[in-house]
Amino acid sequence: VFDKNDDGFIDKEEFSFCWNHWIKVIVRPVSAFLVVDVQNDFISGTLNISKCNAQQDGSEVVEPINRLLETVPFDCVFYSLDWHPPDHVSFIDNVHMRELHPSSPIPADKAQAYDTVVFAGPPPMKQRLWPRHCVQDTWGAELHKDLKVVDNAVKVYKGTNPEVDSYSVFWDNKKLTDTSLSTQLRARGATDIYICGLAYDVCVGATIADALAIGYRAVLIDDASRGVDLADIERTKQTIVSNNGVIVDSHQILAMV
Ligand code: VGL
Ligand code: ZN
Repeated sequence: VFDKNDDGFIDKEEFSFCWNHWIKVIVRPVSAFLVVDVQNDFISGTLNISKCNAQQDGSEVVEPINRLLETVPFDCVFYSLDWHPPDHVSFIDNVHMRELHPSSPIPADKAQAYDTVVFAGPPPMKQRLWPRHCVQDTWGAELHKDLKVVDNAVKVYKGTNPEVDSYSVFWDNKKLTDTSLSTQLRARGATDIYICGLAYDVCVGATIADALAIGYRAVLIDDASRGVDLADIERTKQTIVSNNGVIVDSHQILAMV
């Protein structure tokens, strides 16, 4: 019935029809849309990713994200915010506040932003140092002014513990504490998570890795994400695919509606 040309392939409209009229009815996916860290500091503030190796413009995620939010009936929508206290361990200008481990490749007085050091702990903790960014209740931590924030969305704050960084929206980097994300997804019966935002190879990558490890069907929206380092973005994509994640463009999602 659906293979019009009887060539073993069905076309896009046929697939959309199959999906909307019976696959979805049987499978009953519950979708969650997670917009990661679309905050001023990553776009035009202190951790402006356009000044990093990949030279990508973070503001370009706003349009595809808004279009998805206006078009796709996601069952729930989450916005994460990097939300650091002023004494956060990841800030380069705080590096002298804590002792480094003797194994640190760079001593405190030589360390610069984007270097990786090892804090003494115990246990010793590797940490990439960043410019001071997304400090709680500052302009840099606000969501981009043009980003659509839908009613009933849930905001998830991460990186609030001064002693540990948090790239994933699920857990901090030491898995000491989780944010409310897992609980909120479970409460809504979510099965599929659509993830995008900033930065592709840092917080977006860590979040989708955790989503896949938990067992969600996780979909990364490539054109609605921008990153720091081209080689790291490539590695992030490979890791997603080898863990059975899916990478799509936003127009592929829009075409399904
Ligand atoms: C992020 C660096 C430091 C991110 C957060 O949101 O990707 N990157 N903190
Ligand atoms: Zn941060």
